[in-house]
Amino acid sequence: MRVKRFVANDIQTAITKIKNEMGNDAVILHTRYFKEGGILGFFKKKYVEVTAATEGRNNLLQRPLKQLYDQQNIVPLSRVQSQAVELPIVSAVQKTPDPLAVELADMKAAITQMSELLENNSDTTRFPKLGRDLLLRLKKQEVEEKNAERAVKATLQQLPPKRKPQAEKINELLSVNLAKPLKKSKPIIIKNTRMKKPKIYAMVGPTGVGKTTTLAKLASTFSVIERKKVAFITIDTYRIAAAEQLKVIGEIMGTPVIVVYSLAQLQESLAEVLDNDIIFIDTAGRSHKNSAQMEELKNYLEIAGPDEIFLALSCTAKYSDMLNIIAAYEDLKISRLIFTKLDETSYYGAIYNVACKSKYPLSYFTTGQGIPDDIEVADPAKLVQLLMKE
Ligand SMILES: Nc1nc2c(ncn2[C@@H]2O[C@H](COP(=O)(O)OP(=O)(O)O)[C@@H](O)[C@H]2O)c(=O)[nH]1
Ligand SMILES: [Mg+2]
Repeated sequence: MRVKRFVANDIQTAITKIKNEMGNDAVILHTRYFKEGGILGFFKKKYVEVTAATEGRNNLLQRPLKQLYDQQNIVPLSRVQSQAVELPIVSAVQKTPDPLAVELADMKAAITQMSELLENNSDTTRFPKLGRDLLLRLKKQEVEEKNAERAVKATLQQLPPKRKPQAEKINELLSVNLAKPLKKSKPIIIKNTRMKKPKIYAMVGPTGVGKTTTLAKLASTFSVIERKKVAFITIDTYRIAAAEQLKVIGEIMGTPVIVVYSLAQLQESLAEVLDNDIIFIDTAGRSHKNSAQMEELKNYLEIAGPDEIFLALSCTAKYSDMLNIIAAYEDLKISRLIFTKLDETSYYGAIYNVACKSKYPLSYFTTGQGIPDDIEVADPAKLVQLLMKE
């Protein structure tokens, strides 16, 4: 049997040395970490000492060998540093306990230790177990792979090395990293000082997403709670605006909703409501795939000249549909996004993906049919919180 002791900077290097010199059959008998060198006791360097053996496995005796190594360990390490020291061969006949099993267990432990070291390595491109778990969690929320990987990678790099991280710490870091690419929310802000002319906000988007309901929530919030003078105009060239719905909105605001059916009527109506603080303009749903309808809407919006155009997207739509809708409405010079019907989904990845990808800031989330309560400012922290829900 051959026994050798190897000293190296780390366990991987030691094992590579052992493999090169003693072959794949070599077994590890003993490992020990120690510090050496430095000046006046400072700046000591850490080394690992690994004792390995080959051949004669059957009768290998753990105890005498161990004693021998322990004696050897007393030898000043400067003599053995980075050089393998040949130890005398020991032979004996004692049989129990089965040393092979002990060796195998040791080797297994060393391999586990090595793979753990590799997993904790800062090279996270391969995503160790924790990273894979986090990615899976975000994938279940339908977060796009590239967004998820960016957040998870940053999280793994920020986690304290070696120590097993606590779930709380992981969640905290992941939340911060998910929030990073999100733009600040842009809700409507009306100054308290009297403005020369009213602020005009228009709402566009596919049919049934909740445009009218959302505008009703905003109109009633600003008129009833913020005490602003609010006018509500509906552009309804298709005569489909629900009379009952408009009547309710008018009653909440205390002023009737103006319905216009032509460009000229819009111009006239706008001139009549110039003494208000805010003018909300609702549009009837159109198919974004119908270019004639989109062109018509564009003409109306040009006359209205709104300060902001909100595009309403329903959270129940698919991510790829959302992207198509945004692209189709781009030409109308939309400036902000509203996500409706958050209460009807449990998957928030699509909103997150759009928020990351789109150049438009988010303004509001709507969370139910209630007017005016079911609306909130689209806070990025809230979105991250929804994504992190398990
Ligand atoms: N669950 C839920 N329903 C909503 C929400 N917003 C609007 N709705 C409902 O969606 C339906 C269509 O809304 P509406 O405002 O008429 O959509 P529009 O065609 O885009 O104007 C109505 O039944 C609304 O009550 C919301 O945030 N959550
Ligand atoms: Mg409507």
